Amino acid sequence: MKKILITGSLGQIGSELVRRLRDLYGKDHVIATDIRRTDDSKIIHSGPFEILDVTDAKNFSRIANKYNVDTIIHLATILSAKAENTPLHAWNINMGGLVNALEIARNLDTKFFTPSSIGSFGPLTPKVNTPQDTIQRPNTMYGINKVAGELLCDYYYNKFSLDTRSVRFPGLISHGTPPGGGTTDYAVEIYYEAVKKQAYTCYIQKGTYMDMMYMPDAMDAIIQLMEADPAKLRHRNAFNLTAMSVEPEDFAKEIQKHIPSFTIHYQIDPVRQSIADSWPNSIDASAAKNEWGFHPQYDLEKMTIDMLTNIESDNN
Ligand code: AKB
Repeated sequence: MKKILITGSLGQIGSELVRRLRDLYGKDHVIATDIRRTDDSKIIHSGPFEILDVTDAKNFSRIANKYNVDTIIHLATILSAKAENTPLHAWNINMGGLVNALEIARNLDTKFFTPSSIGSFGPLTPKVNTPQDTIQRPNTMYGINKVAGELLCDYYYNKFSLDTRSVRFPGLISHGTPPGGGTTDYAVEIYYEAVKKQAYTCYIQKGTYMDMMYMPDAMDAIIQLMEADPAKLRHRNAFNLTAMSVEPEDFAKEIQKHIPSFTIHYQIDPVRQSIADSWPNSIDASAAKNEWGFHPQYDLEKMTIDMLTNIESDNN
C-alpha cells in the first residue's frame, strides 16, 4: 500500500500532484506538507496535511515516521531567479532540505523522487538538442544546487541502494497554482495577462528559446517514472524532459489566434535574461522516451487552448 509524503505541497507542482495522487491512491495515502498554511487551500482540507520546514530534520523525520511513509517526493525548493537574489538562503534550503529528505528516505527505505531542472545546464552545455549526458557547469546558484542534487541522489542510489529517480523539468505551465521566483514564469503570466488585459510586458527578450511543458504532462511523467520497471532504467538522476522549445513570440502568436487584439511588449529583466541565456534552447528527451515511455500529450497549440479556456472559466 502506498504512503507518499510530499514536501512543498502548496507550490506549483505540489498542489497539482497532491490532487492527482489522492485521486489515484486515496486521500489518506498522500501526506501533504508545506512550510506555510493557506486557509482556503483544498490541499489542506482534502487529506492529511502537516506544516514542515524541510531544513528541520527532526520534525521532517517525525512526520515521515508518524505516517510510516514508503515514498518521499521532495518538491520544496527555491527557484532560479529567487535563488540568484538570495544565494546563501537558496543553498541552505535547496541542499539542506535535500540531504534531510534523502537521509529520512534512507532510514525508512522509501522510494525517492525530487525534480532537477534545465537549470542544471550552463553556458558550456551544447545549446541545441542538449544530450542526456553532457557538460553541466551551471553559473547560477539554482543550477549548482540542481547538479549537486543529481549527483547526491545518484550517490544514495549507488552507495545505499536507495531507489532515487528524477527528471530535469523544463519551464512548467499551469493554470492551478502560479510558480514563484522562476525564470520561465513568464510563460504562465502571459496567459493570465492575455485574458485580463489583452497585453503582456515580457521580461525575457524575444528570440530567447527555452523548453516548456504543460502541467498534466509533468504529472504523468512523475507517476510513470516512479512506476517504471527499475531494470529498464539506465539513468536515474535525472532524465531530460521537454514538450516544446519556444520563445516569447511563439506564445504571442498562438494566443493571438484566440485573442486577436493581444499584444506583447518587452522590458527585459537582466537577472532572469542572463539565467535564460545560460540554459539550453532545446533538449533531447530520448532517454526518457526509451527507458520509461515518456510521451507528452500537449504541444503549444493544444496547451494554449486549454490554458485560455481554464483561465476564462475561472474568471467567470
Ligand atoms: C525556473 O525557472 O527556475 C524553473 C525551472 C526551469 O527549473 N521553472
